[in-house]
Amino acid sequence: MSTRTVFGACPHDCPDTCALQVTVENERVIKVQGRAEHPSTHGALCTKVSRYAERTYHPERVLHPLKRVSKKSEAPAFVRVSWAEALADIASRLKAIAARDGQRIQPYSYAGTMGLLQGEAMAGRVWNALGAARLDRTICASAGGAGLAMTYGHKLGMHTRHFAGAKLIVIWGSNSITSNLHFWTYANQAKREGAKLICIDPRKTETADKCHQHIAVLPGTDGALALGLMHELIQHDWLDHDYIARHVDGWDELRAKALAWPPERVAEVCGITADEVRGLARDYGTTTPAAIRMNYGLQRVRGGGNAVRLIAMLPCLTGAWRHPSGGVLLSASGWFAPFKNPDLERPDLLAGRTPRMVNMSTIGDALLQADPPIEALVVYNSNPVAVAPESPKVVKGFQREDLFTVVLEHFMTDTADLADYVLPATTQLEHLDVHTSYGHTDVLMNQPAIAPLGEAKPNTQIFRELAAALGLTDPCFRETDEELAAQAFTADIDLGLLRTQGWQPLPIPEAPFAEGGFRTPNGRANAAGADYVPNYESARTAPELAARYPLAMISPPARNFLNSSFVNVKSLRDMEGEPLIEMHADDAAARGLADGSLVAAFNDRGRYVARLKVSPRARPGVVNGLGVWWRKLGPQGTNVNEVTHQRLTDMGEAPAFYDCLVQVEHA
Ligand SMILES: Nc1nc2c(c(=O)[nH]1)N[C@H]1C(S)=C(S)[C@@H](COP(=O)(O)OP(=O)(O)OC[C@H]3O[C@@H](n4cnc5c(=O)[nH]c(N)nc54)[C@H](O)[C@@H]3O)O[C@H]1N2
Ligand SMILES: Nc1nc2c(c(=O)[nH]1)N[C@H]1C(S)=C(S)[C@@H](COP(=O)(O)OP(=O)(O)OC[C@H]3O[C@@H](n4cnc5c(=O)[nH]c(N)nc54)[C@H](O)[C@@H]3O)O[C@H]1N2
Ligand code: SF4
Ligand SMILES: [Mo]
Repeated sequence: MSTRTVFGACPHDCPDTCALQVTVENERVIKVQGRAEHPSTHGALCTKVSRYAERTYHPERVLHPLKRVSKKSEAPAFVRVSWAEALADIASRLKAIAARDGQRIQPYSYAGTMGLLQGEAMAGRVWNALGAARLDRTICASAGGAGLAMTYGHKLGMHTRHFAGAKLIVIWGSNSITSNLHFWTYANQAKREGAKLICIDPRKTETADKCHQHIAVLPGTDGALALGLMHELIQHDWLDHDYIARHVDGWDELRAKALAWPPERVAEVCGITADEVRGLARDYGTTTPAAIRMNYGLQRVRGGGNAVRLIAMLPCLTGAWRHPSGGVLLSASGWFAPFKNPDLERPDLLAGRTPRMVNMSTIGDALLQADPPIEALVVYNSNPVAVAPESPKVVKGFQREDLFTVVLEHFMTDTADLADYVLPATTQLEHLDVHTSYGHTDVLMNQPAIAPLGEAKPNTQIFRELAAALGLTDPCFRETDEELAAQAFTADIDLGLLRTQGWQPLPIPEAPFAEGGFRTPNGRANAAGADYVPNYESARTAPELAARYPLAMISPPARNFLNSSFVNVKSLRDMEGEPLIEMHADDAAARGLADGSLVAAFNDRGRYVARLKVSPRARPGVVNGLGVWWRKLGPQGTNVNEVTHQRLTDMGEAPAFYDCLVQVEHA
């Protein structure tokens, strides 16, 4: 019997980017564990990825190229074809389109794997050579990212590990136990050492349960709450005037705005009490060090970018940044920027062309209305039919008979079901990759543990072979994954160390903004222009709509899924049960709805049927449709995106998934 251990990295779209230790016995993976030596992983993985082998060896893995033989509007039917046949046909279709107008070819990808190689390294080269349309990758974080960049100059924040030393931790728009487990470990350590933990979230999450206090704001009102906190910081003079004078621009303007937000006004807008505002301000203004863990939950509303801007100003006003355990973390991804090779995807292959940019978050409208039309769509590392907003339009777009769709996947997802070709991709256990993170600041390498299953190939290899079939001759299309890895970073990253140790930390100061030094042009944090922007859909901003659809619906992640990944892993799906809509007892009683019954959440866009869970996790006026289920596994073949819309956020052109009014009735 031969046993070996291989070092890897978790590929999923999660801030933790854990270091993996994979045990292989007789060429089969028998265990996936967290590496004990890696500081933030400290030997623990979430339940999902502990079962990664179950995903790789899943009996429903797509292991051969498949070609569609049914109409797009009919039940999906595919036949097995050879790689040669599939690639020749795909190349000839794409070539014919490119000969007329390359930008009618639309790549669509996101963070199914966060690896730099299996992401865009080779794919991006093919798109650049063809002059294909570009994709604005906005679906997750671009509102908050834009807000943070406008305020600090880049997506930068405090070290996750330093939360352990904070005396106050505000967990704002994050269900950390679900979505950021390794941050939670540090927060819990701080809690044991006497820190106070406060959770700000419309939903009473597992994380809220474990905090000292939960403030259940209405969705999309965080900007108003931040202004209210500033009001109190000013009134009580809990301000660090020296820090503000030296490191903040635009404070006079913001100060004037904040003074218009006394606690009573904030309370009314946020659906909380004035005492909650005052108490939070007192805790924040008088505790040192105070740390804020913001997460992306709060920026999936119209005013998401501005909300992030306002919250990011708080540690600048109190001078919390002076301490390593003070400040705020939304994303750490900007720390990696100076270490990445900006030419990995070979932008020179565009040869001066600037193809159109299509926003992934409005793919429904783009497929139905873009002019010139999208003629071909190549999807990898994403499941847009399930995850993009307003699925009735997304589905209609994907069902166009004149659209040629290729999907690189592990499984027959809702998106793969609507493909012309499905190409089998390898999982993280079967390919090489290199990773950055948006939670910590280590670079990681993932070594392949086993050979590809069946006829699966890494995305890089599929795009390499597609390039050859397209007749693309630049030598860059023949570079191996090892060669791509060697080009991914600047010389500061030591590939040898990544191979032997598995990770390399970036040199980031312990208290990065203790002396200012933000990445804005003048080094000062920028408050100018930040303001509260209310939701598109709320009783205040759309009273006529709210009269028909009085409930705000949010659709945060389920603990045992990662976006729509893992929904088909039975042991995990069994833990989640079935698609649920959580509702407060008062709202259920007002509608005569019984716990456990099938209900429909609906609005003018669509109708989503799920099981009702009457639960204290929902606050009055807000229902929680936990996501993101596969449509085809829902009771009526839909998921929560049936009711979300395609209107974009104030900054970053992102979707406003959690800015959504519905009514709920018996199904
Ligand atoms: N298990 C698991 N882990 C995940 C994911 C997953 O699907 N499952 N998703 C991954 C991805 S893609 C990302 S982007 C990250 C971060 O993913 P996020 O989507 O930020 O996930 P959460 O940490 O669950 O934070 C969302 C929280 O914000 C709350 N929320 C909703 N609207 C508002 C609001 O208006 N204001 C406030 N204050 N709170 C609001 C929700 O109730 C929820 O508890 O997590 C990653 N980790
Ligand atoms: N209503 C609602 N909708 C949401 C959200 C929400 O909170 N509410 N969250 C949004 C957020 S934050 C995000 S980030 C998006 C995420 O949306 P997506 O990026 O689409 O994420 P997943 O749904 O996990 O789909 C990733 C797919 O990539 C595939 N994949 C993984 N690794 C590989 C690989 O190596 N090669 C290939 N070819 N495929 C691979 C997986 O099998 C999976 O089907 O969803 C968004 N949608
Ligand atoms: S999904 Fe997140 S917590 Fe789970 S193993 Fe991957 S990086 Fe770690
Ligand atoms: Mo995300």
